[in-house]
Amino acid sequence: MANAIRALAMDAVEQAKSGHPGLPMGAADIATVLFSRFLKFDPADPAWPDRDRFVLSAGHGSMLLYSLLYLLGYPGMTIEQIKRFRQLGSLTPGHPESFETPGVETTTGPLGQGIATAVGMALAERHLAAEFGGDVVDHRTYVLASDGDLMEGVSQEAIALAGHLKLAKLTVFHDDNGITIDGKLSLADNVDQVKRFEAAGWAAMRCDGHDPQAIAAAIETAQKSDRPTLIACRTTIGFGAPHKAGTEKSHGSPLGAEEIAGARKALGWEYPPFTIPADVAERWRAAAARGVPARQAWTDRLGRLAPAQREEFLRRTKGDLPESRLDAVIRSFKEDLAANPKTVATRIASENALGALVPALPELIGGSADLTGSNNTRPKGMPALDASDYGGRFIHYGIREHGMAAAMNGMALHGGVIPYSGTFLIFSDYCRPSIRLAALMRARVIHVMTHDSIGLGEDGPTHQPVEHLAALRAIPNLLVFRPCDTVETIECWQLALRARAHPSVIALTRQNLPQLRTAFDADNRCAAGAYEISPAKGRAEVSIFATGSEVSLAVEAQKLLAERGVDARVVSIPCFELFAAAPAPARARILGEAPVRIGVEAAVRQGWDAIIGSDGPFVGMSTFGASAPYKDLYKHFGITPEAVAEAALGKLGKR
Ligand SMILES: Cc1ncc(C[n+]2csc(CCOP(=O)(O)OP(=O)(O)O)c2C)c(N)n1
Repeated sequence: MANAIRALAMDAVEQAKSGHPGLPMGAADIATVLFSRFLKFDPADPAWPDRDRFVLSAGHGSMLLYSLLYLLGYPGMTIEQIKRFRQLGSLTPGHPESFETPGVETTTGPLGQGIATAVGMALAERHLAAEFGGDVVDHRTYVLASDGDLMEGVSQEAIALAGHLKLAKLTVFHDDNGITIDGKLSLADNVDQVKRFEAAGWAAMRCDGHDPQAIAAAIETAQKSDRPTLIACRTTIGFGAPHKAGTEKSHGSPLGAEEIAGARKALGWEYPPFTIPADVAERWRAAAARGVPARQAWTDRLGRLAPAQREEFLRRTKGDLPESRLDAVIRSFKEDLAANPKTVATRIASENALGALVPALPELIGGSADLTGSNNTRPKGMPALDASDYGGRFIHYGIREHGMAAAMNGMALHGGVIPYSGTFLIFSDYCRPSIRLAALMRARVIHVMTHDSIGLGEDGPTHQPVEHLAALRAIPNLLVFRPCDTVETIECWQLALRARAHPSVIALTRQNLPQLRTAFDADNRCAAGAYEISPAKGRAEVSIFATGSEVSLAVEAQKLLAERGVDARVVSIPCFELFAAAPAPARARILGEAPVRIGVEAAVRQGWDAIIGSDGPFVGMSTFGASAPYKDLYKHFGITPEAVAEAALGKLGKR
């Protein structure tokens, strides 16, 4: 059965003239034991909520996964797909991509992400089991991680978090082959992984990764553990290849016809390329059939849940929001703001919004990377989620932004929960690879990122984001929100929650901002991405476009211009991406016809030309910030109502 994987991997890579045969050939025995004897799944329903998760963290070994999905009969995974490995539009892209291929749990390729994502999957399982009971939520998460996965820094954040949270149903196989691209692992690394994992609170053991009995015994031990388990499996990369096995030559290129012929001989595999003999195919199909009664029994148990709880479970796993409840909460929140306007920082506005949203949406799981009091992500009464209470809803991620963001991806992919987090916007750099993957995977994760400009003040340039809004806006499919007041803040929250196929960043201030939207408006005005927040009295000569904390500044500039006899309008742009996606006539209406367009944002100009044109004046940052009280900084860097008014007058030739 393992040789079937090896043969498919080397043949597919050969046909594609690119790919990685070494890992699938080396890890075939581990995968065979896991999938044929332990893993709970049913190819007839790849999205079955109570399936075990398998994460191929070393995504370059994708042919391992595709071979398994083919041999197990996953929908659409035909031999034609295997033959079209790495070709446009196939179900078999170079690295495994969730949303492309049924049976692929998460997109992997950037090493370290898979293992860190799996931690979130295992955590979501524990949480949902606490909420809905072990009858309907009782599954395990398995990871195959390579040397590269374990060398990447994010793996340290992930394993420390998993050990701390005692995620006993998480099992990591280390494909301990001692080989990387450059050659022997010892060129660059001597870490004893077993000791390392043990130090992080894991159970850890070594085994021969080519001995099915030893692998099975290790899995059985892991299943009984009260801690997450590492199984370091000693393997030979490219197992079976007569000359290239055990060397980097089998890692990432086709083996070549001669070597493949030699491997066929060594493995006793006498069948032509892409051909699986009937008896082997039959055994794999039998392995797949194991899941049928398990899924049926689960369906029966689900049927025995109280109807309301069953409905709730199904709603949650589908990812539907309780729309009418959510709308009612937001409406009453906005009515209250209209009656009692609030001058607060948007991070406080967000905390207030969460105070309303968290009780209404049980799927919200919050957290912060050790900045809970600064990010305001834990509304009053939200219980902690930890090893003593998986039913809690707020995670202390520790100072682990990257591990946090990856775990959030895992939670979102697992389903049943919507994770949101907190850190400073500046540290989006520390978790950017996971945010990018969330965008690629269409995962609904919500990052609350506070202290969003020089407006944070005294902490200085190390903490003041300047290029981060532009850098985040550059990621396709990511929504970057920057609300200007307390009303926009809850509207942005609503949009982030509704964005089923998008991750979001909500950038929030440390400093207080006036409430600009004082009249009640049932509509979510932020939904268009941009809107006129302060119209001109008559025919506008100037359009001032601003985001977040600079919108109130733009409104001040509008007044200064009025004193000089210049009619201006102010447009708030809480979300560039939604604005870019708006229909052309709506966009044209919002951009308006005023001859002068000015942009104001306490950040770099990059990305603004699409709104103000390449010759439109921009009032913002072009250098790093500085350490001082924030009002001094706004003056120092020339981000003031006066500067905006002057720029407009200059452009109009009225200075
Ligand atoms: C973050 C990241 N850096 C670099 C790479 C490129 N890369 C792909 S595989 C690999 C290392 C291969 O060694 P190992 O992880 O031991 O895999 P094996 O050789 O056993 O297949 C590297 C550097 C990557 N995929 N992700």
